Amino acid sequence: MAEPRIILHHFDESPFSEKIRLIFGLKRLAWSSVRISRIMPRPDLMPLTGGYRRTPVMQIGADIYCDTQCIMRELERRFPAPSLVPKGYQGLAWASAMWTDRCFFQNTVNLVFGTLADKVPAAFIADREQLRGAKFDVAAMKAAIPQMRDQFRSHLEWIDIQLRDERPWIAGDAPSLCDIDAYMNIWYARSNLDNAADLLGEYDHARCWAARLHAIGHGERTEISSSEALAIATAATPQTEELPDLDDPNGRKVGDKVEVMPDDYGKVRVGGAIVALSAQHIAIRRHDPQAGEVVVHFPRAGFLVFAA
Ligand SMILES: N[C@@H](CCC(=O)N[C@@H](CS)C(=O)NCC(=O)O)C(=O)O
Repeated sequence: MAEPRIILHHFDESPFSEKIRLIFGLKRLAWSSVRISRIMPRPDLMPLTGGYRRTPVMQIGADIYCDTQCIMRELERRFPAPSLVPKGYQGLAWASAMWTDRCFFQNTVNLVFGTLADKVPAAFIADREQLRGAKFDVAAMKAAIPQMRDQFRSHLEWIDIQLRDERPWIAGDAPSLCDIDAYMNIWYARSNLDNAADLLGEYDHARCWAARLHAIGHGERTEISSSEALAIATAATPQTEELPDLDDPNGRKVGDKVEVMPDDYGKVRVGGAIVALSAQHIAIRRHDPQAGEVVVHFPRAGFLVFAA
C-alpha cells in the first residue's frame, strides 16, 4: 500500500515549523503544505486538533500529531533512514528540545519582538496574549534587548563550542535532532533581525554550521488548501493501534477518558479516550462533527494529562 500523504499545517515564518520542514529535507520526503493563518481563528484546523492551537500540526489521514517533539518522533518511526537520533546521544537528542524550545526560544522571541516592537500589528499582539494568558509586552521586550542579546550570545556560544573540534554537526558526523532543535533559534533570529550577522559574527563554527543546515532544503513541497486537508481526514480512518502502558505511574488505561494540555502556553484542553500510551507519547480518540473520528497525538514531556 502506498504511504499516506504527509500534511503539515504551518506558516512560513514559524520557527517550529522550520524544524519539521528541514526534517522533510533531511529525510528527502514529499509533503503537502497547508498554509495556516499566523493568528486565530483556524476554522479548518480546529476540527482536527480538538482545539490545540499551536503551530505546526502534522496530519497523516485522520491521525493528527501536535507539537514538534511528537511530529519528529512519528517521522523518525515512519521514515527511520537517515536517522536523526545520533548513536551515543539517543536520550540527550530528545532532551535537547527542553533547552532549545523553551529557554533559548523565549530569549529569541523576546529579542525578535523587542526589535520589531512598533511594527507588530495589534491583532497579533492580542492573539499572542490569548496564547500566553499574559501580556505580550513589546515595550518591555524592547527595554530588555541588551539582556536578551547577552542571553542569545551565551546559547549561541554553546553551539559554537560544540563544533570547535571541526565536527560538522553537533553530535558528530551526521545531522541530528540536536542540530534541528538548536538551529530553529538561529533561523528565527536571522529571519527577523537586521543585525543577525553581527550577533553571529564572532562565532565562525556556528555560522558555517547554520549555512550547512540552510542548504538542506525542505524536501518536495506541494500546496493544498485547509479544506482539502479537512476532507482528507473526514474520508480517512485513524490508523493508530492500541498500545497500553503497563507501567503508567497513574494506572491510566486504554479507553480512559482524559484531557491533554500543554503546560506552558496555548493551554487548551483536548479531550478524548486513550488509544496509545507511553512515557513519551499519548494518543487520544475523539469524534468531531466535521472531521469524524480522529486520533490526536501529543508528547508527554511538557504536556499535562487530566482525568476527564
Ligand atoms: N512546543 C511547541 C511550540 C510551538 C510554538 O510555540 N509554535 C508557535 C509558532 S512558531 C505558535 O504556536 N504560535 C502560536 C500559534 O501559531 O498559534 C512545538 O514544539 O511544536
